[in-house]
Amino acid sequence: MDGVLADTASLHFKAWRKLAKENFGRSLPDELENKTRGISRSDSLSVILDYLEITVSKAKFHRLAEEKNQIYRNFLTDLSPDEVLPGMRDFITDLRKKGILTALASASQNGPFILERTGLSKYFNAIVDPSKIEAGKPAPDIYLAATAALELSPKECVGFEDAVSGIQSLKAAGIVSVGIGSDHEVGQADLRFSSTGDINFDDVEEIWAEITNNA
Ligand code: GL1
Repeated sequence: MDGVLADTASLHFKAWRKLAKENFGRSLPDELENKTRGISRSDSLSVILDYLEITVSKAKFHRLAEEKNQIYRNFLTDLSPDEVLPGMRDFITDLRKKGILTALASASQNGPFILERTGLSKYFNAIVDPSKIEAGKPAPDIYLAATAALELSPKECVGFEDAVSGIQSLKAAGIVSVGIGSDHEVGQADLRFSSTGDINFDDVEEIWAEITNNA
């Protein structure tokens, strides 16, 4: 979702930066953005604390995670359908017209809120609740839960991701992966588009058929 459907990925990192600055007076380097992208709130916080070489109690960890969410939610006060990334509303509308089922497999616990505010909820057959998933991305669990919710096998599905962790999760689940972003970010994907506006259904179908027929 973040960075695929809605233009919210950079807001997450902006919130992490604010949290680190306000609590520890420290700046986070750009390269941490890629390392935290697409992974759960607690996993992201662990990556950041490791980088800062700071150890905190369980209670403080919980408070920091909650504070980051408050900062992030404040950034979302004006969230509207304008934040849907280029081409994505048309793309999902087209999928639905073709009778293709759709599920949201985001690590974000703010998924339902964001879909609601951007007017995208109605396009989804299933939304996986990440709080019910034991192992987050890059583990396959969240994508396997999505395929199960749609009553499909992983082979019948295609996943869209803007994060390394997400591509790894798709691969581990045996789902054809489409990456959105630079080669550095999602170069491991089965198919890559530089941005959402470039996504082309025919290319996606072709790579899915090619991989599935050879499997
Ligand atoms: C969590 C993390 C974010 C980001 C998303 C996945 O979101 O906190 O930094 O990695 O997962 O895109 P949230 O805090 O909304 O549950």
